[in-house]
Amino acid sequence: MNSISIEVILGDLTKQNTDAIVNAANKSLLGGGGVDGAIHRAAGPQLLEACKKLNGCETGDAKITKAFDLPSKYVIHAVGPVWRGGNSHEADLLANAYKTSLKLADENQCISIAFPNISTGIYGFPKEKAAAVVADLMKNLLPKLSFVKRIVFVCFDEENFEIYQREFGNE
Ligand code: AR6
Repeated sequence: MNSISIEVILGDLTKQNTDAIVNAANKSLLGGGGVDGAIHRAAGPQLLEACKKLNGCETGDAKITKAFDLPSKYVIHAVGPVWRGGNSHEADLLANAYKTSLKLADENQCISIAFPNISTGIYGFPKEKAAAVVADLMKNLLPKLSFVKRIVFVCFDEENFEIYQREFGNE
């Protein structure tokens, strides 16, 4: 059986020692505010140098770098959609950002990966809707992973924490 554990925690993504952490980045991949800013500060200036070589990233896609001074091995820079009211493929693009991140983690033989609540901060994606997209995706995707055995959803605000606890339980 392919058993994968899903954990939901309230905390700081930059403190996670999972093999990979996922960044909620923008298309430039050159840093920003929110969790992106926190990741770049904690990883140190080498992360920006590595990101400059990636030539940006499309919305719904993701790219991987080393994690430098962070406790994890890799940062997967995922670009979620800006919320524009729900009729601009936001749900599909968000699902794709999570899916590509998990695929990259698996290809790089990561056993554990930690996600922030992509797009639910500065990009304004409604939190309940975003969590439902993620929960739906997990059901379909988990059986297809080979290496990933532990997925941690790191919530930074109480509201997302409560929503994720409801969606995923807290085993
Ligand atoms: N650990 C975990 N989660 C965090 C942390 C942290 N240290 N800091 C914030 N969050 P956001 P977005 C949560 O705004 O909506 C940047 O400027 C936050 O509470 O970081 O995808 C990028 O460069 C929220 O739940 O990302 C882009 O331009 C979640 O992380 C833009 O923001 C995502 O919020 C991306 O916007």
